[in-house]
Amino acid sequence: FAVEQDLRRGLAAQELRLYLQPQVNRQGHMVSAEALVRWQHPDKGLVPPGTFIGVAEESDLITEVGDWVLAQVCAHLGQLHTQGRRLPIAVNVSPRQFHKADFVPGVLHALEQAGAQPEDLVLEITEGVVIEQVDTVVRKMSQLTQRGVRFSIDDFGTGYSSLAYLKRLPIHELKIDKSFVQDAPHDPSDAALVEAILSVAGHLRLKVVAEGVETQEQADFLNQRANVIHQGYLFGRPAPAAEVLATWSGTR
Ligand code: G
Ligand code: G
Ligand code: MN
Ligand code: NA
Repeated sequence: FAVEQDLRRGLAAQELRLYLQPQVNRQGHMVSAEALVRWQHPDKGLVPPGTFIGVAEESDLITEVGDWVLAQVCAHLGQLHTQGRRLPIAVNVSPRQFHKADFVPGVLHALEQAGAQPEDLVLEITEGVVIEQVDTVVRKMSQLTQRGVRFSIDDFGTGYSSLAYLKRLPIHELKIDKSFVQDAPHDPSDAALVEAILSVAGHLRLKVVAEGVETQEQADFLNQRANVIHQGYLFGRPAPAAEVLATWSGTR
């Protein structure tokens, strides 16, 4: 319970920080970004989410973290919109957060409150969200996509779900997990998996974001096979949101 209590305190003390990681097109221009939360801890320094998102997910704290991230992202989207600039931002949604009864109205409220365009918000869900209650999941997703919000499947290929669910869900994007991306140029199995994902995405007309692109060789491997958006250290590490947005020219 120590981390949980400390996180509760940290939330109240406004210690969470919004980081963004660029998502770039073939030409290397940032066309969107992923929001990644960090915790600026008074003793431990900058804490990555891997160590506290899991803890938050086990309690209701994930709702508070999720609401905070969503509000921050919507505030940036609203501000960009008033400046006539547009940069879609992807937000990670945990299973517990998605399955809350008021998830849909909560997202719509956050957008309205900030004057953000629903088309600029991408919600990343994992296959874990979809395993249970598929009808409910489809209904909730549709309520948001009807308003313009878009959905992406994160860590695609690492979960347990079947390909059949892809046809039922109103999604617009797949994110290839970094474990496949990183080994694809040298490991024939990973290369085959990446190619299979690109093929499925092509046939279903889904956008593809490749995660964890660290080398030019990995980027080339992908570019030779499809029109893929890249996210990885080769193009930009996660950095404070204000910094990423300030250095972005906004033209593409
Ligand atoms: O940024 P980093 O590489 O350390 O992220 C580690 C994990 O934390 C990733 O799986 C990412 O999806 C998750 N994560 C980062 N930010 C958020 C967030 O705002 N909400 C949720 N639910 N998960 C997040
Ligand atoms: O939400 P998701 O699990 O997709 O989070 C993406 C994670 O991948 C974050 O923890 C982010 O910091 C990390 N990441 C982003 N780019 C790279 C990369 O090029 N290499 C590695 N190893 N990790 C990355
Ligand atoms: Mn993600
Ligand atoms: Na991922």
